[in-house]
Amino acid sequence: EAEAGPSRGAFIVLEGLDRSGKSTQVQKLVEYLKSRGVEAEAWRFPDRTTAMGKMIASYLDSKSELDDCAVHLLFSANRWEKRSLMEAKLREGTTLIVDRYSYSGVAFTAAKGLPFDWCKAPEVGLPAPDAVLYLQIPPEAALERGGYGEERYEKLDFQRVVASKYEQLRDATWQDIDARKGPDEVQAVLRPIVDRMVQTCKQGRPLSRLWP
Ligand code: Z5A
Ligand code: MG
Repeated sequence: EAEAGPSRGAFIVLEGLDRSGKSTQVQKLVEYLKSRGVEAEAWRFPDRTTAMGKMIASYLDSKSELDDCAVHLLFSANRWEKRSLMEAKLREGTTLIVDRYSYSGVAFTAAKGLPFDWCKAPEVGLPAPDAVLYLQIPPEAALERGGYGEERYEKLDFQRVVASKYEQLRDATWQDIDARKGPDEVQAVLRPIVDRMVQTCKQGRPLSRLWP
């Protein structure tokens, strides 16, 4: 156990296949935390508002083509460009509930066949989340939810490979959450986990770096 550091906000990442319900749960968690007087913000990657984010958005919409390696580095750079703001928010006590992070970055590019270690390399040194909450759902069940199939990666066979790459990223901060239930039931599972981590970070859990 590392020595306690200064009080700070918690860094919580939600991951999972497409349509597993990440964005829905992120919004609900932030509303919940705020209603309890906890300073909290919803973040997401890719952050499509930056210059790099706009290139990524155009690629995802199939409005532009990019080399697989180049787009991987863009996704990673999009996290690096937010790093100092992320760290400042955490230091000032704001809890960040983040929709996708480096795990998506590695899983999606590795699913295209690029070497796993190559995919991880540009993420090394980024702030590591205190918890990765993996919304687990069979790709077939996700397919039945609204809006599937509009973007580049939203194909069943590809999602199956992505799921197998996510499996290889599990570490001590990782928790599987059954995401086949309704939104409120999933939320009820997430809240106590997040509440506990907010407390732990308030008491000075040291922020670590990828990959521990
Ligand atoms: N990508 C990458 O390659 N490299 C990277 O480094 C990063 C990302 C960060 C865009 O991501 C793509 O970028 C993504 C990975 C890649 N590729 N794909 N495919 P994105 O985060 O912008 O993707 P998105 O468009 O937001 O979709 P999503 O994240 O996959 O969906 P979601 O957030 O998991 O689900 P949702 O929006 O909350 O819900 C989806 C629908 O299901 C919606 O109609 C809800 O009302 C419904 N829903 C939600 N929860 C439930 C429950 N519990 N029951 C029933 N229905 C539900
Ligand atoms: Mg989403």
